[in-house]
Amino acid sequence: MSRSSDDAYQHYIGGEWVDGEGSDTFASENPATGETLGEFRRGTEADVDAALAEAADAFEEWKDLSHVRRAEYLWEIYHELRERTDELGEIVTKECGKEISEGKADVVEAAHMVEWAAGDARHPKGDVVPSEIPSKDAYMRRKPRGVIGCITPWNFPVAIPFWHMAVSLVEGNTVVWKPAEQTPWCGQIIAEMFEDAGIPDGVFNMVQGFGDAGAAITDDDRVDTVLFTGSAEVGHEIASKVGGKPGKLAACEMGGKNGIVVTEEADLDTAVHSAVMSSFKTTGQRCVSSERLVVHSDVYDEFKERFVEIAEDVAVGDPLEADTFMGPLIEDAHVEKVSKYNRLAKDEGVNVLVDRTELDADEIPEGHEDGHWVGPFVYEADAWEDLRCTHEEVFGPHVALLEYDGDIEEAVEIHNDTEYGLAGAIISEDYRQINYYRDNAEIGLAYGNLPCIGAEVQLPFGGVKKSGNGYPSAREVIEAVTERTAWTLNNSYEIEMAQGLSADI
Ligand code: UN1
Repeated sequence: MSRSSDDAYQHYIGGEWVDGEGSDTFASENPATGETLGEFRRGTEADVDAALAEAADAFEEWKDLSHVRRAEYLWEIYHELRERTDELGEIVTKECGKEISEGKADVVEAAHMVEWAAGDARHPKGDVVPSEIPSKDAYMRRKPRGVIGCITPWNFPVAIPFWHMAVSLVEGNTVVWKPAEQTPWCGQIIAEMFEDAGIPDGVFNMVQGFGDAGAAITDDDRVDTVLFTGSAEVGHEIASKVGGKPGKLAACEMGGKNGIVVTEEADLDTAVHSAVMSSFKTTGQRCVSSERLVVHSDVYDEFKERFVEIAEDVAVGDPLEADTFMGPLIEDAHVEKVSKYNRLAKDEGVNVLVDRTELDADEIPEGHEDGHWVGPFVYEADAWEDLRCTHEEVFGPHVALLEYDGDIEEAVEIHNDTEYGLAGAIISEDYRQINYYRDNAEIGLAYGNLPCIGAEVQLPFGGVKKSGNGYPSAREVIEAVTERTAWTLNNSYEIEMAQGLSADI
């Protein structure tokens, strides 16, 4: 039973569903309709404290199981994610507004991550290193760090929690997780999966709540590593707070002002398709969504015409309908923010090509009048270097076309002119241009002839510059959740040092 007497869903702490100490609850809302999906208990510092105590206790036994035994719990979850993809995908869509193919893709990506982490349990977890001294064996061994605090965003409410937790758990850590306050229903379902899989009490803990509960996790010294995916503002605060404590680690992945370079050698079908997917999928609310298209003057007019035509027509509406391309934004405050940036762009003097900031009444499907609607906003800007709208992350369908007429070096210079460095793409048929971009684009996720969304879980996922501070995702999580021991064993009775140190006493 996971509901309290006031019908609010509970926290999952130490293998029990509990109300927690606080009396407040909060609602989850369907962003396409405004309908309430459920009430949830709001976690407090005391609830986080209880969860951390359970996680610290459970670590003592969990760390002594083998990787393979620990992975068995995750295989259960993997099968459930696979069997229930359609049902869970619909829940993702209802709670975070992504169109239905994206809702399901979120669950599929979670399954991929769990499969990767559980499968990896059969791989050796260290390196055998040849010692310079023939009688010595040297190894690098990994050990779990302890308690991992996980703070995840609403835009991938199933996949990203598993990015954080799957590898952490298989490696022998225990976790305390706070789902995003906008997507507690997905949090509830994931916690039920851990319960159904029979994971030992205290190994997995979930506290629902807001930033104060998140801060209680990041402030507590029992947490050995914090994994965070979300806004740059919060991520940098966590990175400096946790990173300043001896022995503690934070791995934070934040947003971007991601660009796509379309060169004079581009195949324009690939270019337009990649740009539309990168800019408008998830209604621009991926940290890898593209808000800057850097296009060569030889192909600029044709690219612009085709991109604009699609932006004017692209279907915004009920995310449960298969022919919808863009669902709503997550919440009213976000509609405000995106609208503010669209206004700012106009104030900064850009040339607006498409402005669907406010949809026409007949575009909004019946029963969806209370949804958080915004359509594409597309503009071109000449003197873009000093504009805020071309440099600050909007996290919505707000796209700048930036024309260049020089060589690939100029395109990449424009592409890199942002404080962020997460994702990007080049569209070109010329391998020299592609290789130049690969080697010089200042980003963590780079694509050739593809959208800059859709990373696979077996690749590292993270950024440079303001976009990242470690990798709380995919295979690189192992670096943040394990300690390395350099182990050397002498097989002889002589003490010999590689540096020639005398052992004479
Ligand atoms: C995010 O953008 O917030 O690469 C995560 C992608 C997905 C993950 C995106 N695999 O688009």
